[in-house]
Amino acid sequence: QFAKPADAVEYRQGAFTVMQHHFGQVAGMAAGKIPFDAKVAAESAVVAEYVGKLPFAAFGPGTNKGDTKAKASIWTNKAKFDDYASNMQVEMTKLTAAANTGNLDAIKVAVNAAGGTCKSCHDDFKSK
Ligand code: ASC
Repeated sequence: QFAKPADAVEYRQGAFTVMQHHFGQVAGMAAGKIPFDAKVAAESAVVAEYVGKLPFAAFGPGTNKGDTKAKASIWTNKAKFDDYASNMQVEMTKLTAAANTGNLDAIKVAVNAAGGTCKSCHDDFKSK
């Protein structure tokens, strides 16, 4: 599906960049760093949710090369990595649901849960 490993790395990094931007919009509102706009929050949440589905097809065998912070343990502990990915996707779906209510308190709860899934995977599977 990718012509060479560097293409897979670039693809997944691009997807994470887009996810991070849109999650960051909602998280920034939850933290009071960005003015709360319910419409923007809802639109950003659904993009983060969708784009969060994309990177994992680009962690195929042989893509632990080149300009990547992905730890080799992703490929030796794939079941755990896949669990983390799945947990993130579940929480991103909840974040969209929370954002669609327009209730900032609900968004804060969902941002914390989703952010926790980002962090636990980074702690275990991403180099500094
Ligand atoms: C973000 C981002 C992450 C998570 C994490 C949450 O916005 O880029 O990796 O939230 O910081 O703890």
